[in-house]
Amino acid sequence: MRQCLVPLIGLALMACQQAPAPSTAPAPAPQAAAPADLVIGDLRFSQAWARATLGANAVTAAYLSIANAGAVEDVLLSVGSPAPGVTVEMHESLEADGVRQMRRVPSLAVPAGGALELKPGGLHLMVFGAQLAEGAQVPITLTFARAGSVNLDVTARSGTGAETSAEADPHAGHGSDATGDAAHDHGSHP
Ligand SMILES: [Cu+2]
Repeated sequence: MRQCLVPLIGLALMACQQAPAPSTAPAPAPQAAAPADLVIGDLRFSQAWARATLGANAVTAAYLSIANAGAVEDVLLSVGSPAPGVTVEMHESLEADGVRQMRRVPSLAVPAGGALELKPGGLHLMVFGAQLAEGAQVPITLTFARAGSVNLDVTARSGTGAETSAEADPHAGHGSDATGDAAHDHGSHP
């Protein structure tokens, strides 16, 4: 797995997973295999996925778990994408006055010996400008104070049932009529 640590650009979770596959075994269909964890220094990235978009919608959320095996906290300082026209923000979902909303957060801590969990209904990455059919991938770059920049190719899948939450619907928290806060109004985002 050590070779997975070096070529960060374009490195996909899937690429790490396929490397050690024995040549005698039939290769599983890539889209059917669960992506292996990606380990960068003390950080382990797992369970990354993005919610597939519907129709012309190009706003969605991405989720993952970032565990920190080290003795020192790391901090996710910025997020972005090398894909043209795609921007990414760190968001948190919250409920105020019975209305689910989201707001942008400037950074997120990855506690020492703990994990930063980005999941539906809580902290998440908001992805703007990407239409993602199920199985499509969007590259996301995470920049940490200590671990540096990490590139992930996040695969889209449809979220159902318990995974349904505010960020599934761009009109629930990001619409022009939902937050009333121009700074957080993504309804007119290109
Ligand atoms: Cu959001």
